[in-house]
Amino acid sequence: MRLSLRFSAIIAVVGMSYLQASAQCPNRPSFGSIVHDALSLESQNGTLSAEFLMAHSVDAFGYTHYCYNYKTDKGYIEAPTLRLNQGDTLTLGIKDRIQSNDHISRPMMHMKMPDGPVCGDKGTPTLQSTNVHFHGLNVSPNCHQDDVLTTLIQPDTPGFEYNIPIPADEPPGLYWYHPHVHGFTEFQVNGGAAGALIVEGMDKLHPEVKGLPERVFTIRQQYLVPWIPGPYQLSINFQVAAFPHPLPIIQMKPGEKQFWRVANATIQDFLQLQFQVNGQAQPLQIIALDGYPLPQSRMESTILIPPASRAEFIVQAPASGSSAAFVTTAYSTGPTGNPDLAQTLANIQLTDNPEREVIHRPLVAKQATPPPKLKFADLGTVPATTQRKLYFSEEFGGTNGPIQFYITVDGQKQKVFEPTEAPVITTKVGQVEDWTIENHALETHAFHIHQIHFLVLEVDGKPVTNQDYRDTIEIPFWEGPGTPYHSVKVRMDFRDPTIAGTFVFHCHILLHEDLGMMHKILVEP
Ligand SMILES: [Cu+2]
Repeated sequence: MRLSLRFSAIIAVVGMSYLQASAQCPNRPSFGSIVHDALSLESQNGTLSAEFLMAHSVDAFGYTHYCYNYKTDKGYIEAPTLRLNQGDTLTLGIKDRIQSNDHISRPMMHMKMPDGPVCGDKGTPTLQSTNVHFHGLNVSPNCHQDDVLTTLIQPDTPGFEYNIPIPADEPPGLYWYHPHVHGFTEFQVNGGAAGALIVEGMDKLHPEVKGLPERVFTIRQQYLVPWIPGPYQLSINFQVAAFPHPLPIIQMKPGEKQFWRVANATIQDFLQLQFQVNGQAQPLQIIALDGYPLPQSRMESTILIPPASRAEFIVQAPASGSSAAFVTTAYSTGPTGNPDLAQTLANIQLTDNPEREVIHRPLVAKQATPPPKLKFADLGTVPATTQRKLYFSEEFGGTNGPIQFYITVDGQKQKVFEPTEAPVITTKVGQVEDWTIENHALETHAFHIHQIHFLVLEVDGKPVTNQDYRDTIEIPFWEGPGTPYHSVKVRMDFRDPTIAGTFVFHCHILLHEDLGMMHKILVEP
């Protein structure tokens, strides 16, 4: 897999874009309109059952959309928010309806499936194939659950059903779902195939959010041509936030507190979120990160979330007469990274009569239950059984040569991910491991592991002030000869037999993952 091969494939896709007038995906909101939350689908009697059709179309500006279509009595809408309680079951049917007569139907990259049994449809993975990763959920990596290695859903087949028990001790919080077919993930997420998933119960752990209007904001990013930056474009709940177009509008009552749940569903952007009033960043009360409630909320005026991370926080609108905006500030990803530009995501409109129907009902615990026990909660006091070191690196193949992206277990040979490869790490249920992950590249990377949250112990060799549970974390770029590598030390918890099996860890800059900055880990039962 080389960039040149991807490039010709992409040109074929884009060249075709203008000829395909089909509109399989719903229209997206117009510039400068009021930001609405996605439709919420809530579990009933312990089960949430839904069916999505994965579709694809090209808009009037030539952007390729991929969408999780959900049928309502008013027509199809895309990417609903899935809401479940601890202990519920998610039954999600996926039908791949990416049109087979599209030009992109032929395989563009020669991807393979791993040896051994496959889950779902047979055949070669292509840009038309899909599957779903439930990012952050601490669930099984096996077939019909959160398996991305062997699950393939092919176009125009009867479809595939996920059946996922949400653990009784799953942390309440914001998760998200997106496709994860190796080699094609960035294309589909770039097109918008991503949605929020919420495990309810945050108000039981954080009574501060009780009664507050709740907003769910999914920040996506769309390039005209995946992996070539530009035009730089972030969107908030599918409404494009791109100057000089009119900006998205978030309505709040003057002085009102709201509970915001923000998912970074971009393909590569490190968001540095701020809520600015008259140009000044305001304190935000952080309640949870990556879907894991903080033991105590804390105040920060800037929240950095790498691609795939989530932040949940309380924000207070200013008094009337002030101007306020929800922004992301500029973030450098290093000499070989793409710059993440400052951008206003939405202007705040202060009004005594907001369109309340766009806001989810205030959080109220259904019954007075004690705060739920949380997975991993004692991890800070459990000694590690194994220490490991891993590192990110990049290699340049000379002028116009391919850039190779690696994540390597220290002592092993650098290699790009192959679906047929053996796991590079084997461990056992019951183990608790400390991993130090360094970045040897001149570009910031975002480390993510499937199936578990990890506890952040150290950054650059120093104990952190706040030991947060995360599923994705940034590791800043190497500043060059004479400077140390940046690193994080995290504690991995493999005690729960639920997560036994083979799964992956990778960089969540999705181009990097598609190009092989990923490997498998086997947790033996
Ligand atoms: Cu990366």
